[in-house]
Amino acid sequence: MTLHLPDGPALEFGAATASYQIEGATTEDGRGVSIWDTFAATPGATRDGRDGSVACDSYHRYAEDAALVADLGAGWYRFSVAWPRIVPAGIGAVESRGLDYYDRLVDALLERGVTPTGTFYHWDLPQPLEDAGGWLQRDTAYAFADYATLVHDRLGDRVKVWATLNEPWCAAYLGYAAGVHAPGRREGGKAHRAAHHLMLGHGLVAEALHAAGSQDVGIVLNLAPIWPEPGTPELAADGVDAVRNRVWLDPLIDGAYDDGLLRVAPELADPELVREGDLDLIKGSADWLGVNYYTPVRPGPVTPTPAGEERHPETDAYPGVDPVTFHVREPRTHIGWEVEPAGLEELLLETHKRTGLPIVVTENGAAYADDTVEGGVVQDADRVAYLRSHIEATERARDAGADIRGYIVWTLLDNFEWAEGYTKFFGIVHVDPDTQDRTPKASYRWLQQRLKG
Ligand code: PNW
Repeated sequence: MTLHLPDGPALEFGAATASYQIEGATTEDGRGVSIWDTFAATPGATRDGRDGSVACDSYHRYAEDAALVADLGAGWYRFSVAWPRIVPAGIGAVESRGLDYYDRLVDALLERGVTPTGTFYHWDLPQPLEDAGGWLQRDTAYAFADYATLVHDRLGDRVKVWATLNEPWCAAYLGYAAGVHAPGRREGGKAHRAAHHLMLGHGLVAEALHAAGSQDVGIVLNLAPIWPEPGTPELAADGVDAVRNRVWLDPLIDGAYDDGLLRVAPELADPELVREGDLDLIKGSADWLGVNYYTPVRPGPVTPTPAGEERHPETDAYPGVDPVTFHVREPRTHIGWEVEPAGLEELLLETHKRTGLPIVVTENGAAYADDTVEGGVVQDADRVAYLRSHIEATERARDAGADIRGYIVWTLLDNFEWAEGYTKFFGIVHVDPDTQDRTPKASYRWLQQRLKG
């Protein structure tokens, strides 16, 4: 049983952010270098060549952010802790000024009646650990557990609900196979090793926090409904599902990697990688599950390009999987992702059936470019429609019996959108790129109306 996850008659609402996307101040108060500092500084890595060194300046404006969440009427704020602020070299010396920052943030939220929920890893790995091999190294999982434990020691008296990892699929496969996220490596099947080490890190953190008395340790996954197009070879679709969904859920629920997964990821059958006891540690380690959802995944058969080539770069993020094309139907958001609320409803029902765990929708939201300012308010009718339809989908899944505790919108602020830089914005609050001034959008007002009546 979890102790602090909400379990009232209605969904608990919240807003989410992540450290590197909003904080800025990347050289302040002893913060070490992260893989995203390094990656974003690489020519061509982000669409506009920009990085998170200023972002929303939340390192200094956190109290204003906390007030925005409180005014929204949201019960929850989901934030992440930047590992290089706490342990600048990844292992060893602790930077107390980094811990002090999260202390201030947490107190600012609690003073305003907002419950903070923390994530230990939203992709900002300390660069020295990457230089030693990053998530391809087993030691990184142990370093992660040491860091997370000391954050919990400091904040655990006030922050009760924790997630270990955010979207390990992105960290492993976009980072180490497709190379479109930090650290920007294209190592093919070695990314499966990163996946296992991330899950080992999760298991070690859960073990440590449970030993310290926590009963609310979760993990946030970007699971997806897999909807194959007609003619897709069954094995190819199964491989996509294996890498996107099962590589995380199977060890968590069954304590095993299944045969279909081992077919595409033979690396996971290596006893040097998956050591005795690893899967026992991971099995049953999550008290709750965070599900991030934006769009369904539609693998389709490979059709030869006019040149007769069959190169489909999306499959780089699915190493070992037979080539497929990824289809995207209309309508789409500005980032090109299909809008399909039925995907969320199906995903929540399936995930409930598969795991039985309490679920929180830890991210859902949309990038749109057509925000206009009218009467001092940023009008973002498309985002309102997206949020409304997906909240309704969440409620339908809940009414049908899925154990869903909350819905957290991605994201509070227009911020650094990873490889997209500052060209795609998911915020319900506009942030002026020059002054960092915050202005609530119509979507914020709409949600506020719903939450405050
Ligand atoms: C998630 N993809 O990222 C993250 O958790 C957020 O930090 C991010 O801002 C949000 O979704 C919107 O993108 C993803 O390319 C980034 O498949 C990229 C992908 C998926 C998730």
